[in-house]
This record gives sequence, C-alpha cells and structure tokens, in this order.
Amino acid sequence: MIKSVILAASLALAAGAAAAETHEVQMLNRGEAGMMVFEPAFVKAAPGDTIHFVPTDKGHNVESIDGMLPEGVDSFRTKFNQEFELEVTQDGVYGVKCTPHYGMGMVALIQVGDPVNLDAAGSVDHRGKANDRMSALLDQVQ
Ligand SMILES: [Cu+2]
Repeated sequence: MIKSVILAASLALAAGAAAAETHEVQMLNRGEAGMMVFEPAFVKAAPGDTIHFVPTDKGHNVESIDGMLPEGVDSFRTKFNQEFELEVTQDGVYGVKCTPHYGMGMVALIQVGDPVNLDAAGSVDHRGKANDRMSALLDQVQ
C-alpha cells in the first residue's frame, strides 16, 4: 500500500521533469515580422521550462524590460552575441528587449503558466516601434 503511493509520487515527479521544455528563440536582423526581431517573439512556457536565446545574427542581446517581470524575478541583461538560457520558474509574463534595437521593435514576451502580472506588464510604455509590437504580443496572452 505505502509502496504504491511512493511509486505513484515518483512517477508524478518523473512526468513533471520530463515535461520541462526548452524553447529556442533566435535573435535575427530580419525575420518574418520584419527587421530586428526575436523569433518567435511570443513563447508560451510552463514553470520549469528554459528559454534558450540564440544569437543567430550578430549585434543583439537580451535585457529584461522594467516592470515586465513577475514578482521575485531578478532583472537581467546579457552581453552581445551571447547565448542565454533563462529558466522560468515563476508564473507570469516576462518582457524582454534587445538593448540597441528596442526602439526598432526588437522585443519578445514569454508567458509562463498563469499571467498574474499581465495588468502591470501591459501598462509599461515602450520606445518607438516596440509599442506596437509589444501590444500585439500582449494580445496573444491567454
Ligand atoms: Cu538587436
């Protein structure tokens, strides 16, 4: 009896671990949405997943956008031309930008589980073309 409970618990743990996914996001000079993009620019992830940012083209980085991180998540900023793995553990939306191309609309949005900080994240003002692109990304949150 006890043994079967332990077995069920460890199976559930194994299933949880197996479900953790890595989502690849490329940094591109030109993508389907135009110039200077993260592709895909919207990612729906689960807590425990990893977002793998790949510097396919040169001259880009990844920086968190102030006001667009779930509570308890530290801000971050990578160097240029660097791969970056972001493990997302907190529910919410995570907004990121490429520092030099922010005004050109180089932004991305990651939804992790329940978008608990959506109102706060949606009230952030952006630079230039990032306003339109981020609005479109926020519309994809479910
Ligand atoms: Cu860039």
